[in-house]
Amino acid sequence: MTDTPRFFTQADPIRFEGRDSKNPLAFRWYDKDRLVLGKTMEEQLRFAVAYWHSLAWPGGDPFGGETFLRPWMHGSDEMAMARHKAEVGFEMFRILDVPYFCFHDRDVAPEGATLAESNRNLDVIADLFAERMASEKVRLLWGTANLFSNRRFMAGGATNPDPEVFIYAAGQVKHALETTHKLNGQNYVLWGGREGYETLLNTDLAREIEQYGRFLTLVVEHKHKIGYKGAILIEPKPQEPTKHQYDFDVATVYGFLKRFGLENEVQVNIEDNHATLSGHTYEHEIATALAYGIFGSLDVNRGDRQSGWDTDQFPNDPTSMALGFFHLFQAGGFKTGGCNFDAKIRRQSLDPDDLLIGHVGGMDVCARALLMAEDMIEDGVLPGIIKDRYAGWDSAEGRAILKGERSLDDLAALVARDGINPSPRSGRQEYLENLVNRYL
Ligand code: XLS
Ligand code: NI
Ligand code: NI
Repeated sequence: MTDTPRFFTQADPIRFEGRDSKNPLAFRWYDKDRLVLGKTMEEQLRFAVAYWHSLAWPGGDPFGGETFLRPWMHGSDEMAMARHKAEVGFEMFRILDVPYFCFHDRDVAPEGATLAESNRNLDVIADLFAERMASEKVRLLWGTANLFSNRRFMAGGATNPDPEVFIYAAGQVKHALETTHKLNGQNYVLWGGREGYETLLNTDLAREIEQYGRFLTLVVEHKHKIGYKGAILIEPKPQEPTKHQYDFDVATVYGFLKRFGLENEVQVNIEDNHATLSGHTYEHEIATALAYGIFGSLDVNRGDRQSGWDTDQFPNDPTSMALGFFHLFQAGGFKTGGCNFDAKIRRQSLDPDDLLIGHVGGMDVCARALLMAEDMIEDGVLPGIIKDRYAGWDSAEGRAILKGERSLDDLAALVARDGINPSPRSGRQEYLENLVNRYL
């Protein structure tokens, strides 16, 4: 592995140089050892590089093919190309000095003629990963299975009308989960790539949801059977590739988990742009997951305000990120999760270093957002105002209502007895928005 030429222009890890630095390959905000809310920035943010966008994507769009011409995508020996790709991947992880990476089974190794052959290919590369991880700092944040690219999955994996596809998908996920376990992955993710439908004219929705519940139950059972201690995460997304995805948003996923009794077994991986595509904000989705107790991890890529699809861009707005981080870090921050850059550079960004620069910018945006969240939390004004706003519920009467000790009759009688006639109080939204801007 060591005789392949270097891909990037620098070999040394990128360093923190402070906010006045003009060096595009330096961090201006991400100071990994700086303590924020009781842990280092590195421990709080738990950055991960996504193998698929950084290493497996050739730069195509619906109107044109490959632009990047990566050397590891051109050759006749597919396994040699996969090894080359892994080598560049580890070079990149080291230069970025990230603690984690994530992959789909099919990103890292070529699909074979049979599932057995595909599994063998994955094992070869997973062994290579294990070998490299023994001497490198990088760890696996999550693994996942690609149940959406191959044509066999065009009508879904678990939710396919053909049970043979379900069976195949189960076999594939078993191997991807076991591979994640072998590599000590902190989480295993299921994004319902084609678990949805295009038209109800050919779809039995009730059946498909039952199938999906069964599939997820099988995954959870297998996790326990093999002693995997990581978290199982579902990644909600409202549409694309299918018009109607079953994992629409966090609340929909919670309802689904509840229905199948999996709400204590499965959490969510929330992606910024999936949140906006579902008509919510990132902060809404994060706060909802925390409220339901199913928060798992983050994909920190953003969308584009004008585009109605998943553009997977690196984040560039610290304020909107900070609004989500405020909830997350107030609740104690990540446990098994982290900030995964499910982000790709634009297809005209041809230079190898563009890949590094995209990540550097994204890491700085997250670091800056973390510092804002720290101010929002430690300053205490925002949490104080929220606490105050609900203080009435901490009274004896408020608690009795929520404990179920009052009936509708009791409450109606109370209105009459105490002459209750509530006077509204200002929500102070402009004041709060101005306050948040002060933390920037
Ligand atoms: C696609 C998803 C996907 C998942 C992993 O929109 O974001 O990349 O993160 O399968
Ligand atoms: Ni996405
Ligand atoms: Ni994602």
